[in-house]
Amino acid sequence: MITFPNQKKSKKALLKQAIPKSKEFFFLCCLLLTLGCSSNFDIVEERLYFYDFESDYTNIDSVFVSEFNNTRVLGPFNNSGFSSHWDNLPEHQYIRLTFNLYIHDTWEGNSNDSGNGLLDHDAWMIEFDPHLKVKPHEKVYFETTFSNGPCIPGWCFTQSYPDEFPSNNRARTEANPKDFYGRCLYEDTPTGTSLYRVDKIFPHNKSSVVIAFYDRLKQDAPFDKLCEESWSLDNLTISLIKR
Ligand SMILES: [Ca+2]
Ligand SMILES: [Ca+2]
Repeated sequence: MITFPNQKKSKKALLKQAIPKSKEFFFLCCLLLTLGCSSNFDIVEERLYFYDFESDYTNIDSVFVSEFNNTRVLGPFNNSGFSSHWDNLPEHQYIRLTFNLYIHDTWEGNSNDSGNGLLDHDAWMIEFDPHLKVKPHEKVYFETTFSNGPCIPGWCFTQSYPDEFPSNNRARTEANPKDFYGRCLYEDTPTGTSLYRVDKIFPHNKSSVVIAFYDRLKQDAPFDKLCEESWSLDNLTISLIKR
């Protein structure tokens, strides 16, 4: 059991990490209100599982493993992904996810500029319990976009991350300062892969959960899809938060 060592810092972190979606925002407001009114309030964070994806793929569906940055990662994925499923969870009100997300090659972020007038962003999603039939406003998910594209004044392939789609942020906003070579199409480009340390908290209180990570990448160029753009994921920690 882990208790946040710094209550003040934890509140700030919660505010920054939480998902500004209306349905989640309600839960977040309740949490922050309670935090602000209680001087002896304990938030307990318990690690459910940590994956480094070197050899242990417990409760992972669709295991697809490769090597990148001298470590094993899940992926690469293009118009696919994976999920982690858990039953018999102890009491909790939130689930926290932290992981390294590698964005490989030509991601265009909010728009692929295909000129067809259609929504054609490079979407990346986390979705909770996608198998459950619930009303749209009850669905817990986070949809965003990433961009490895150029970003100069007047010509920028913007991305939504760290916010939800649609939001306008510069390409590579909040990416790790150190870039990596691309995985395939940009394998000779030292900035061809960007790395994000994602840290998000979602409202969840059921005793079982399926957490899905997937994309809906859009492409016009006549390259192999997995070579043109893809993503992979490593060092995933799933934690339960109880208040
Ligand atoms: Ca690894
Ligand atoms: Ca694209």
